[in-house]
Amino acid sequence: MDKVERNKLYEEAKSWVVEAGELIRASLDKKLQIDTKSDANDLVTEMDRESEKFFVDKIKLNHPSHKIISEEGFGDDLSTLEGTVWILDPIDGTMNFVHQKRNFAISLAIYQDGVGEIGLIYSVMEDVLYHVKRGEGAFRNKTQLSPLKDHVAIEESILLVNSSLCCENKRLNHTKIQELVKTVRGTRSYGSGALEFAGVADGTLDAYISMRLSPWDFAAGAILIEEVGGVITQIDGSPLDFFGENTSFSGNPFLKDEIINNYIELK
Ligand code: 2AM
Ligand code: CA
Repeated sequence: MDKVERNKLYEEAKSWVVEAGELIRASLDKKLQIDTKSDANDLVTEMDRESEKFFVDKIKLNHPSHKIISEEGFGDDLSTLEGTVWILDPIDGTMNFVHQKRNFAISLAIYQDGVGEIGLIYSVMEDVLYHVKRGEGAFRNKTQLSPLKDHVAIEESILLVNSSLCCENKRLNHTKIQELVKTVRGTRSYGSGALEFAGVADGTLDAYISMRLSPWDFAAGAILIEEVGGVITQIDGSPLDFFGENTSFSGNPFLKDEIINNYIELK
């Protein structure tokens, strides 16, 4: 993808993200219909669907040849990342959206033949936009993010662990995780994968472990993290799978082997 085309897509994507953010903020005054998906805690509202539809209509109208991977079913059913693929989570952190009315984000990425070119994570209520064009720096609003520190002592690190540390056939060894939690300086859990990845990219989190993420949760975050020299893989170190559910480790590369080798054990 050449730079002129990429800049154009970036400006367009950014304006749609800001517009969708306005629609979502306006919806907070309304009574929303709330449904569940894979389980009782996997929530979806009419606003998740409306926000997704807003993006899908814009993308299809302006770029009929582009493809879309998205959470709520208005995108395409893809089995490859060939061509230009938009990867969208219209509201990441729906439980926060419903219960807290804050701490949720829109996550939008554009991949070209499998390479992440543009990533946008918009923290809707804070009005903070994380954005990246691969190779041109990662930003939090107008401030460029620094490269991640080249050394972090595990005892001085902040670890984010997702509250669901188990999922069906994949369970972490909780004793090992307890040891890890005791070893690090502090733990956090935000409830929005996209904002958690943004936290890794801006250095407020040193490592993040999650057991159940889909491509729309990590597609933009992965570009941000890699831009500042961070790593993002599955928790056994294998590459992320854009066509299934993923475990994930992301963070400072210095901590990756230390955490994966000493504290991650799947039962
Ligand atoms: P979502 O809000 O878009 O569903 C919450 O811990 C984080 O995990 C959110 O980013 C949430 O995304 C994501 N997540 C992925 N799969 C989930 C599931 N089955 N149930 C709840 N949250 C899920
Ligand atoms: Ca979502």
